[in-house]
Amino acid sequence: ISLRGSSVSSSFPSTFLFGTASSSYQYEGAFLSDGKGLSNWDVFTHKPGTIIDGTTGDIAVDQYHLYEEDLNLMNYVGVNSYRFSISWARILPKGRFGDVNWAGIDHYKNFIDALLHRGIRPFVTLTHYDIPQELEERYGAWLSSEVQEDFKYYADVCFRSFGDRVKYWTTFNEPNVAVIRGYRSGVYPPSRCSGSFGNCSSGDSEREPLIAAHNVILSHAAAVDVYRTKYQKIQGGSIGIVMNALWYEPFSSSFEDRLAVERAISFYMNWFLDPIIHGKYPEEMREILGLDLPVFSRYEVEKLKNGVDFIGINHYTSFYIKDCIFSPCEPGPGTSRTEGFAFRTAQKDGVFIGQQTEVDWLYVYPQGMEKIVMYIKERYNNTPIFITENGYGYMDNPSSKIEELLNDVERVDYMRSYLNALASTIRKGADIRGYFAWSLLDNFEWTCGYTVRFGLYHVDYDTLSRRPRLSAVWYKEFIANKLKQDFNPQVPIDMGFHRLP
Ligand code: GBH
Repeated sequence: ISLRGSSVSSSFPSTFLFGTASSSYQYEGAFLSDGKGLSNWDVFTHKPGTIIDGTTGDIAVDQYHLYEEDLNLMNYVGVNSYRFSISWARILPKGRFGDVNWAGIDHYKNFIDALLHRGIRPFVTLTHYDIPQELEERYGAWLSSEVQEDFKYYADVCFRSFGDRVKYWTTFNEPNVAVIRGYRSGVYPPSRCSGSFGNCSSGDSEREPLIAAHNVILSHAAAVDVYRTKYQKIQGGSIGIVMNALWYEPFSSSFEDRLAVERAISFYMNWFLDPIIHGKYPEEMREILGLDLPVFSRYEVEKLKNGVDFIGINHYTSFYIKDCIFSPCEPGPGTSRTEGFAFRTAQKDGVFIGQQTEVDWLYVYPQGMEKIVMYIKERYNNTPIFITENGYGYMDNPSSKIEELLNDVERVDYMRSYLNALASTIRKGADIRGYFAWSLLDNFEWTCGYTVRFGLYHVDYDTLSRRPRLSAVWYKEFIANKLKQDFNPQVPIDMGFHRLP
């Protein structure tokens, strides 16, 4: 049952998952169909001024209705897995305070059956940022310990309804991003922040992210407990959590900057993974945050022992980190106490850490993939890892000709170099179980609306028609070649460009 222990060399071709990733709010649309309740993102995007192009995910790419077509695309690319999330508000429109929406259950049952029918394994996230708005209104969602009861109930419904067919579960997508943006900078719902962090009327950027994270961690533990005690033995699946993981290089080789790199990683990623895997918050966080950091009761520490079967990592890019404890910094990204006094920048002496892209936070630094994976392997005792997202974005450019829009050579270069770096970690003994490209289709990119395009397929938002980019064809060739090869960790894998048909 547990994924732990079996060796990487055994069966790369048959068990390695190659897929694409997506999420309910970014893909489904159908925001009021068949009894779905309102989510926090439905409410947020309908407020003027929240999304840069004024759009919403009301329709998105309408995968709710068009999934048969998307399954054809997946079969064309040849993926053996699809990562998607369930919309909590579609299953439980009022959380645990109302009925189960059977039409929502039916929808996902049909979708999952259709995936399996085509030999594509579902890799399911319970929460990818979107939650029933009801939970916000009743008790302030992640700020209240009540949310643990709701998440546990929701997870139970999902395991019971879909667990006979779903063998890969993750509780949360990037809870670090969700709580930082929801409660520190306030740019995601519930838009809470204070002080120099953002521009909100209510909230406490110093403390609320810590409280929200604490409730996320305990909600995760509660869901894993339900899975372990009621379902895992019978259903035989596995369960994990997905973190956004950046890699950081020290700004200089000084001891201070190298310590600051450790703090940056701890205050961003280990913040959640340490409690879940080691039962306590990272040392650096306890030292710096003191009494502001919530504590786990003895009973809670027991629950945390359920841990995870695997770690999911969304990795896209890397930054430099400069220490702000020994030599104080001007206020800027990462410099606050709640971020570990570690200034984050993409530039050193006017040179970027890697090739710049059209997306302001994305730099091409494939070494970061290798380094973050090896870091996680060491810190978490070789827990199996899935790369649950990795991808390259372009800014929407309505004046470009379609041929240009489909010729995403930079994305192909990016994917090739990051997959190469990943292969190198496997040769060094990292237990990598799968890779999911973000994303199959262009989709709703949160506060950037439809202005940023991450798809292997281009979406025309007037007609919703999907067209393959070069990267779709390249990934198809890549997968076809990998899945044919017997994997031998001693022999370097040829991750070179495969000539297009
Ligand atoms: C993922 O994270 C999401 O899971 C997915 O839904 C989304 O569509 C995809 O990436 C592509 O963006 O500039 O300091 O904030 C998205 C959120 C954005 C969080 C970039 C980390 C980089 C560091 N990520 N951000 S910073």
